[in-house]
Amino acid sequence: MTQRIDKALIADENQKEMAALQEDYDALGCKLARQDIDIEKITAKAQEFQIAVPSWGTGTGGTRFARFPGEGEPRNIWEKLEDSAVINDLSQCTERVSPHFPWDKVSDFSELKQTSDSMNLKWDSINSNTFQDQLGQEHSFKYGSLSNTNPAARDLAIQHNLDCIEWGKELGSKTLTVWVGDGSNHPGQQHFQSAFERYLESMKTIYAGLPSDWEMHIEHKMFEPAFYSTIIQDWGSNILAAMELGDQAKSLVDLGHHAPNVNIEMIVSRLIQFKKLGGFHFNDSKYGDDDLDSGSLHPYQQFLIFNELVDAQYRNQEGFNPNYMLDQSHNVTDPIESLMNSAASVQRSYVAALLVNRPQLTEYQTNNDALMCSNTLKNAFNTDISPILAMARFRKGGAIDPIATYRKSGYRTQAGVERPNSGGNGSGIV
Ligand code: RM4
Ligand code: MN
Ligand code: MN
Repeated sequence: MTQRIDKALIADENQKEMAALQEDYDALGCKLARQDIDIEKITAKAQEFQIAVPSWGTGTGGTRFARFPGEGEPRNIWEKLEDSAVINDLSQCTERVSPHFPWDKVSDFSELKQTSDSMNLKWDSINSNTFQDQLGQEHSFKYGSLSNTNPAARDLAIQHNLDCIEWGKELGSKTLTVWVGDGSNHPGQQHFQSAFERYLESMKTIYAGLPSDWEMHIEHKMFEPAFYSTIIQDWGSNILAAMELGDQAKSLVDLGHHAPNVNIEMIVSRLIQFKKLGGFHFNDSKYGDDDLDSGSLHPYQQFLIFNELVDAQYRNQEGFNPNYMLDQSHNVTDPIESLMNSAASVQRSYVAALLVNRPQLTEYQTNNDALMCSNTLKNAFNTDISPILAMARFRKGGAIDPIATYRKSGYRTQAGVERPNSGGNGSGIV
């Protein structure tokens, strides 16, 4: 097993940073006090913030063309857990890991649970995978899974999702996330309505197998692997399916699954309004499902999404309890570094959204003062809340500077020795 980051190293590194952090924190505290904001209340909220890490994000991703394996990348779920533990030890806001089955399937789930417990990690949403065939699979998903024209293929896909629920129960998860690659590549290839009917029928069978305290999250995606139409193409099809299924079915928003320039924050608001916001897959994108690091391109969009989320929290919106998760693919960076950076970036958006003066914004909105509405949001967004994030990590035993501390630890080099390259350099999304 790869050695975790030594607590003494975290303490040593923090020691070097502490004086400067305290100065910056105090200065920010004064600035916020002038706006009647108590920095301690905001830091307490930052400490409560949690975002799950995708198990598949700890490995090096690839594209349709190739994959360049990273040094010491995890070869199985046990090693993915080790990396996730490192991320959480340093970041202190990622105590949950979201598994993907059958990629992460093991023969003994109680052993897996014991291992995660020993690392202070919990399990997030279970992601089912019916977008590829497994070795020796009797009926192919080449032409779809839950919406396949072949009932036997549909049954296989349904059964896999029901299995996912069983495995999830053993891990203590409470959510099943369903994303399917079903769709078509040619106009006319598929009868839109019949295909959606088949999908809904399959989903109803899965929904019937959902424990009463679970949720099912439906994830829409505009294209890929189907390039002409997908069965759950957009949030419209998504919410329709969720409404058709029942209260335990909700919609999941993956930021990269929309056309460029789509107003995602408004989609979020609509889903909140109708109690259908299940959760998020955070990432950033320039062209499509790029799965880039959260906040690396559109930090303002990410902030505007959190503006809606914090607004719902502020108004005690009924049925509001979305799940936050990262869904990224890291091709050219160390995935551990990208995931730590991304978790902090999403946390940053949340904290900045807490600074919005909401009574003031409502007043400006009522008076149609568009410029001051915008400035109210920008004022919060432009406040550098870095000291709050660093202090929140420090107070929870994490690193003031997670990347620097991680690099200092030599964890990746050591992983490289203990996890020789598997030679898997074929193409593939993850
Ligand atoms: C998809 C989608 C799903 C994820 C797979 C790996 O594009 O985002 O959430 O499970 O990729
Ligand atoms: Mn996703
Ligand atoms: Mn995706």
